[in-house]
Amino acid sequence: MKKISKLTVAAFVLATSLHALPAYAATDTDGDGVPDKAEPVLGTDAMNPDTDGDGANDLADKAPVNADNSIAQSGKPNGFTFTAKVEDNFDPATKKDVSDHLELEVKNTAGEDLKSLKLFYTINDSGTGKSEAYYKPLKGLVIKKGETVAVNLDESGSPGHFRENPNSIYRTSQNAKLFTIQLAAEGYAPVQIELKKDKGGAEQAD
Ligand SMILES: [Ca+2]
Ligand SMILES: [Ca+2]
Ligand SMILES: [Ca+2]
Repeated sequence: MKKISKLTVAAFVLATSLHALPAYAATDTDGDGVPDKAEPVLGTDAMNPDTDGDGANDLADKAPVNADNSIAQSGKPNGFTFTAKVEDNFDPATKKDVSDHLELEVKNTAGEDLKSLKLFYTINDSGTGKSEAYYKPLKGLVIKKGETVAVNLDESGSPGHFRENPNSIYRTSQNAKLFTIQLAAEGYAPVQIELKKDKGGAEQAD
């Protein structure tokens, strides 16, 4: 894919503001200053003003898909366990394949409800060496004592689903990838796992 610099995006934004481009090009749905049409070129999400969740919006962020890990690396042990998948997703309710996405299954082992869950994950492309990193508080998620829940990152907007960047290298690259996924809950130490995605782009369900 063609490389794009922040300067190019700045020029695009300037050209748009000077009405040198058609009106539709100026549409900025998430209001971050990067026009919708420019977001895929930058690898950011047109529906999220801060794609990587680091607090800096996509226009101001020098590395808009490369958040630092803000999860505290401390806390009580044994709050939860989790597994994850990034391909071959399946909906047990409908018994049908669904599009590849990051999906966690989190089991509460704390003996109390888990709150303020936070996720930090990185994607490394084995072909290009490019990497992305996302910090994502799982707002509103409470996992009751003894409960196991599924956490899905996708574009569905359904309850229990959190938004994922549709223009990430997960979606745009066909190379094999390595994911590191760290999950934390209030008061409990984070747990990190790694998993690989085989060569081939993220697949859409039929
Ligand atoms: Ca925007
Ligand atoms: Ca954006
Ligand atoms: Ca950001």
